[in-house]
Amino acid sequence: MRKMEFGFSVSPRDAIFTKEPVKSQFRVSFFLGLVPDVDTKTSCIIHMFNIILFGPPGSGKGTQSERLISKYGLRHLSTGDLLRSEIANKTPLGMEARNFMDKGQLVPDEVVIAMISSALDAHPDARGFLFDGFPRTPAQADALDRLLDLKKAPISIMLALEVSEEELIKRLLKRGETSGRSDDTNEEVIRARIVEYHSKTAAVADHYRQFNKVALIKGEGSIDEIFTALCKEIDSRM
Ligand code: B4P
Repeated sequence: MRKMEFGFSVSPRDAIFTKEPVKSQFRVSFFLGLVPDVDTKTSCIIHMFNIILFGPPGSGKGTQSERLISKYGLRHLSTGDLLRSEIANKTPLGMEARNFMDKGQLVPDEVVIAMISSALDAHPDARGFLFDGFPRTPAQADALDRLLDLKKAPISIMLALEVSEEELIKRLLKRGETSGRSDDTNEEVIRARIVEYHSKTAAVADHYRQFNKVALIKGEGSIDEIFTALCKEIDSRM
């Protein structure tokens, strides 16, 4: 299993900027706390906008993510895609993850948290992130909040797609006909993923609800209609 790496610092350009020109910013050091850092060059404003796209398996997170990142210029972080890439490259992490994914179970928290931590580090210039399929447990949500605290760029909104169970199963079985994804071809595995969602993942929405960050979106209808509803919520919070 990969070791978690939490020791990193955030450069001044990643910090949240206000709408006013600023003379100084803060450099964030994980071990030392906030360190004043003078940066007289920056007078323009960047506001990081971080979105969680949430919902049960097959609710359309991957489908809508592609459109959202292109419209809003966000960096797409999909733990499902990252895990599938590890599997395709036959890495030890991928081999370990596959055992869980093939059974419809969640991959252990420490594995996905370490992956997201590295992915955040790899994109220090991002204007914002779209988290697709992450966090999927309250422990993952806590870890994400801590990582984003370091960037002074908390989650702006959680968009939660709502889709009936019959529709989820229908969509995933259909995708399984062509995707080659082993977790999409067997109805028993699909049902196990939905059970995992209700028992471990649904509570993540409660975590963000307490900060009034959750917007429920009807995830049935045409892809265009759902995209329009998602954009409306985002635009209202930008
Ligand atoms: P993911 O890759 O995250 O994917 P998903 O939940 O299966 O589906 P998604 O909601 O993205 O569906 P999509 O848009 O593609 O997870 C796979 C596995 O990885 C998990 O089971 C778990 O084992 C592991 N994993 C991932 N992240 C993890 C984490 N953080 N912690 C632990 N384990 C983790 O849509 C599905 C289908 O519906 C597509 O075919 C699409 O074309 C269709 N569709 C979409 N919108 C539609 C619409 N409006 N109408 C009709 N069809 C639609």
